[in-house]
Amino acid sequence: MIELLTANTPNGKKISIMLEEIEFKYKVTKININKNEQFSPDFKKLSPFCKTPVIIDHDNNQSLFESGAILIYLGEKSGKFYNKNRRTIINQWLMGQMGYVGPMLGQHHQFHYYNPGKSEFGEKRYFKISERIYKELDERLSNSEYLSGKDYTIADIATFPWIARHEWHDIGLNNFENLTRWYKKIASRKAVKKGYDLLKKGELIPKV
Ligand SMILES: N[C@@H](CCC(=O)N[C@@H](CS)C(=O)NCC(=O)O)C(=O)O
Repeated sequence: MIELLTANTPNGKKISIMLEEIEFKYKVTKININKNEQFSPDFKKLSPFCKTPVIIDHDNNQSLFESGAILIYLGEKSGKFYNKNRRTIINQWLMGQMGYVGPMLGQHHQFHYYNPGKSEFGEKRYFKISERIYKELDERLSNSEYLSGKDYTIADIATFPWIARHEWHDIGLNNFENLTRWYKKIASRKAVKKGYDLLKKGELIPKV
């Protein structure tokens, strides 16, 4: 059984979506980052940077932090969405999400959505970068069905919950034809719908 310790954020949703996709038994333990629960000594033992998500694999007592590392672990353990022969290319898109797409959109959330009016420089900078990310993903998806090729992989699972915040981004997802096609296709998967609602409160995937 896998225990997912997380806040209800895009990084946490990556893992609940993956767990639904691979049909592993799991439970979610909520970490309230607004109440600083990520800084508790017990959580820090599992996650040295005090970040969610974390998993504990109770089958072998293995714990892991960093959502990309967790997706790789679950992909290897299940043999799904992380095809052995395609790992070089899947890793590129996964690392691109981890090092660029997620952190930049995350800054855009901070300046544009949570704290508008506090820093014109920050708002403009991350709006522009986020717009670039939409364009770059759209370009990639104009010649590839999914991010790393013809198959849906952990790279798509990592990226989807970030694009699902598109209403916060104000960039206009529906102006990006290929990204929209990819988004709708993933949003229609049963496991994605279930995993998106990780706290089981009826949370729906935002429509385009
Ligand atoms: N690179 C990390 C980023 C994790 C991350 O930024 N987690 C956020 C929630 S999405 C967090 O724990 N924030 C609390 C804090 O920074 O204090 C991953 O992908 O797992």
